Amino acid sequence: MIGLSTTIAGVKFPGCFMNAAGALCVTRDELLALGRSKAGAIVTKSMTMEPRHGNPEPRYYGFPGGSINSMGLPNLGYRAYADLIPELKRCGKPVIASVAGLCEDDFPTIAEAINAAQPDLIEVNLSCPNIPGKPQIGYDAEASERLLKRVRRVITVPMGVKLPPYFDPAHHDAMGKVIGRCDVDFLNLINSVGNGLVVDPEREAVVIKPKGGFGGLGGTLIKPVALANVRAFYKIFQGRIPIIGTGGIVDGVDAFEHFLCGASAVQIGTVLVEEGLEVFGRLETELAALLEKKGYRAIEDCRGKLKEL
Ligand code: RRO
Repeated sequence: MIGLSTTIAGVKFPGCFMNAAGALCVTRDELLALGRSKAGAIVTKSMTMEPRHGNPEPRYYGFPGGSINSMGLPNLGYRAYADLIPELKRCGKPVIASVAGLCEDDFPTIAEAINAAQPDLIEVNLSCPNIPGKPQIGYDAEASERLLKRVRRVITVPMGVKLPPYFDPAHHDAMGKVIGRCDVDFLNLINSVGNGLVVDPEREAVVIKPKGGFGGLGGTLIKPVALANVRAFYKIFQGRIPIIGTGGIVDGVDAFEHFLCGASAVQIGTVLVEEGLEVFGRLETELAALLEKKGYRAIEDCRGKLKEL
């Protein structure tokens, strides 16, 4: 038997594949379906103070290389998720609550109430790219530090941070310093690659409605960016802060690459939306077969073992 369970910040996960926040995890029905599936955890949609319908449709578009979205934080509002958490925990796998906000003051308010509902972990989303007129907090190191220190004071469960992709080692180092000062228990890398543009040449038009067609990119085409960020932060912290790898995982080989770069678990966004919940069983089978073929008995045996030339 190949071991596909994993541990993050002391919390044991029965499987290493789970949904990425945003993918099939907004409503009670969707969250309970994740609970019944082979996902190794239930991750909630990032939540705001009030319920939101999100941006106008079409706001998600899948294509062969990946996806583009500008959902605009559709969610039930934090009170609904706080009420749901005890029921979700009865599914027998960890619950990760993703906390967002439309302004800095929202985050501690939501974090405190959600913490009281005792999810197994809280993920603070500093990287929503799709609120018109609001830049991502994760691209502002000072604002990120201020916010993380505020939420850390009210969060007693393991606290993680979902970061946007960075494209320069100077930015990895700067955010690494911030993370190192904020008592962060885990990282989730990466959110979608923000503000891409997909064009339909036939219709001579954009493919999603919000923000003139600009949106966050996911899927296969972002895998190298995700791997680079997992690797960069794994090296900065020398493996001491566990990392959830997110971005471009379509098959077992992609997941293996994330583990080699240093991930302890992986999340599935685009391909979960495209394929549905059955994807978790497929990915487990593919990863187990690959690890077996390579002579690894568990994911921790290959974690971070990427060779440099
Ligand atoms: O809801 C969204 O538009 C969204 C969010 Br909050 C996020 O963090 N990442 C993303 O690609 N879309």
